Amino acid sequence: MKEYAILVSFIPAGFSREEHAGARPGTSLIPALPQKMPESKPFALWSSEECLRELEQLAKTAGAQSIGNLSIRQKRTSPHFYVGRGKAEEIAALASGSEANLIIFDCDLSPAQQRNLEEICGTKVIDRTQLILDIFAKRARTSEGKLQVELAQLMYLLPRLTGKGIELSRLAGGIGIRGPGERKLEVDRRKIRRRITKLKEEIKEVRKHRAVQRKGRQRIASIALVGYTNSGKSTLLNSLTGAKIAVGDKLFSTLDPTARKVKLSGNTSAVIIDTVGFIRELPHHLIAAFKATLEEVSLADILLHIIDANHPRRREHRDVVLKVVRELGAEKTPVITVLNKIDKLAQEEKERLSVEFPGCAAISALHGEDFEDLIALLSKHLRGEREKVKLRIPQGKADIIALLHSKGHVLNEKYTSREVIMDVEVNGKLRAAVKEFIHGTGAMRPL
Ligand SMILES: Nc1nc2c(ncn2[C@@H]2O[C@H](COP(=O)(O)OP(=O)(O)OP(=O)(O)O)[C@@H](O)[C@H]2O)c(=O)[nH]1
Ligand SMILES: [Mg+2]
Repeated sequence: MKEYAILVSFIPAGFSREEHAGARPGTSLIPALPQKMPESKPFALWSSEECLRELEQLAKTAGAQSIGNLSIRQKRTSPHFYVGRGKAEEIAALASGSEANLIIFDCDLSPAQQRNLEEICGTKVIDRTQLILDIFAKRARTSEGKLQVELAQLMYLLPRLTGKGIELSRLAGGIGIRGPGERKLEVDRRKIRRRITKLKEEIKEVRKHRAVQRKGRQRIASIALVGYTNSGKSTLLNSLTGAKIAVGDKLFSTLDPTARKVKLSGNTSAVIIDTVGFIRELPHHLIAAFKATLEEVSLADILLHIIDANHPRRREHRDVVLKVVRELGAEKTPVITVLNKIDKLAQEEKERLSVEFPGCAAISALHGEDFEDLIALLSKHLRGEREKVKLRIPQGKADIIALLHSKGHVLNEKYTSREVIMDVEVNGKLRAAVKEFIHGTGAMRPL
């Protein structure tokens, strides 16, 4: 059944009403950026038009055709409809006056909000999480990917299995209750619970298997590719190693991790791992379910962060990725930032990039251009070139002091009443692990 969707997005906080005056459906107003970046919510800087464009792309990837949209300024959310009653009625009127059989909200809805909205609109309502889960369900190829997606979907559906909402969805079928590989998802509570338990056990097994694989390649350094979806991670892995991973100008082309060996300069080799791309507000159900896959990220020696330099929101993409990296507990892993798709940039834009992202390698993964800098940077890093740093460590942090003694080369150590002041030679990994205590360096590497 073809799905015709109305998209409901929200005007991000951080924009004034004036900046959005005229942000009606169909207009392409992109307001100037506010000067200050809110740290915690980088996407708060996106214009409603950009949020809408991304939602449209997601809807299209899931197979829905967008036939209308609405951008709403939201001061606070209402427990009943998420939006105010007036807005809910407006959405309902928009739906009933069109052939829409699906409404997609660009936010997380509670089970009750979703149910109430379905009731008032008389049509299926899904939120951003359910939409992304659906795309993942369509994309999952390996048995591991399928297990993870199905678990995330069932965990999402379980609290929604009462009342009319799910009945409507069930009747309607389509986006939101499709399982991996077009299999229909179970909608019986008891059976779902049983299936969840089984899936968790199977994922545990997969995780064990993955740990054994990882052990097998332990002596070789691992580099995990991270980046916003569609930034060119798989293209880079293909160019560097001759792998044949499917790439495409769509969101979430890659779901399953792929590892390939690559030879770098000076007899250094490493394994490069490609994995799922990130997106703003990556559903936590997915992060939880994809822990096994994303473990490759948290356990890598280096993260190679690929940024689509041609994207107008490249900085916000970077911030979203770094936020997910933190959520995965990999914030201490060294990150090498790579600006990709520079073949699409004019000369002055390239110059602007070198100011915006100083010291980063800039490449074209597609055309295999300018890999030398990147390879040199990786090789240098993997050879573990050392750097002299000065650290001030509170005396209570015995674990950090012990770590520096075991993994670094301590040149000098002085105890004061509260702190230990140390001069230590560290490699990149150790440097990242102790970076909050560094108070001075020799030569800094551009990481
Ligand atoms: N012009 C240009 N296009 C590129 C470059 N690198 C990748 N692309 C294109 O960007 C699109 C996305 O590339 P992918 O390699 O699939 O991106 P990805 O980061 O793996 O995406 P996901 O797996 O969806 O997270 C494809 O259409 C590529 O052909 C580049 O250097 N230049
Ligand atoms: Mg990919």
